[in-house]
Amino acid sequence: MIPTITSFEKSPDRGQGLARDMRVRWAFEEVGQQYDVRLVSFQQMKEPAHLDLHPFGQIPTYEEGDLTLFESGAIVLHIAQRHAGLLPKDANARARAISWMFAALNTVEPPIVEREMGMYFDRDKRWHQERLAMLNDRVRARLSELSRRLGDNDWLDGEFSAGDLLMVTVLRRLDGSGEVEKYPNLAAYVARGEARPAYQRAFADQLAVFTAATSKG
Ligand code: GTB
Repeated sequence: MIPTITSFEKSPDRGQGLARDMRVRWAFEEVGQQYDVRLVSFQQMKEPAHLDLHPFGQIPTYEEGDLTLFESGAIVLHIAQRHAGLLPKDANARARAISWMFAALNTVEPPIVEREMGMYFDRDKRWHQERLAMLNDRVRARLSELSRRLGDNDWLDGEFSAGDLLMVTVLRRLDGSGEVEKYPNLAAYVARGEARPAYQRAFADQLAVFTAATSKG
């Protein structure tokens, strides 16, 4: 049975692969699993049919037979556990790769998202600049720590894993900020992820959705 995921009908990032369906698409491509995509509008995400799948009315979701999942990290973990290619076979290495998945989502992504939200929603507040400085410091602290740990390695712990897949998508949310580029090894790490054929296919597929939606008007 081919799984179905949900994705934005018209992504606010204009198809730059920053929405969280990108990480799920990339995981499917890495393991060679076909999938279908159901596009949803912002309105549909808040309607009962979608809320049955996702309690918070968001994308992505995953449906396969009688299994429904939400949370991009849980979906990527499910794919990685069901197919070879995203988690090492050795039990300890597998556990470490899963630690990196959590690190990407629980330790590195939150300050990045907080900074992004601050920039979008608090621009007109009198305390914006002061808070932004604090949010930038938090992001920079995580990048510096991650850069130190990555060092000269290609990936975070041995072979490419679901931990790298999530970390690269998280770091991509800083695209355009110039922050990742301050750490040449992190910039090269993101570029290595983006150069993977599976990433390229996933990116092209989600961009095609945006291009089609834009040409319809
Ligand atoms: N923790 C959840 C997960 O990992 O799956 C978070 C899911 C989530 O934030 N989904 C967002 C969503 O559905 C899309 S990805 N938002 C609609 C809503 O909450 O009503 C976040 C996102 C959106 C847009 C951009 N962008 O345009 O750059 C980047 C990231």
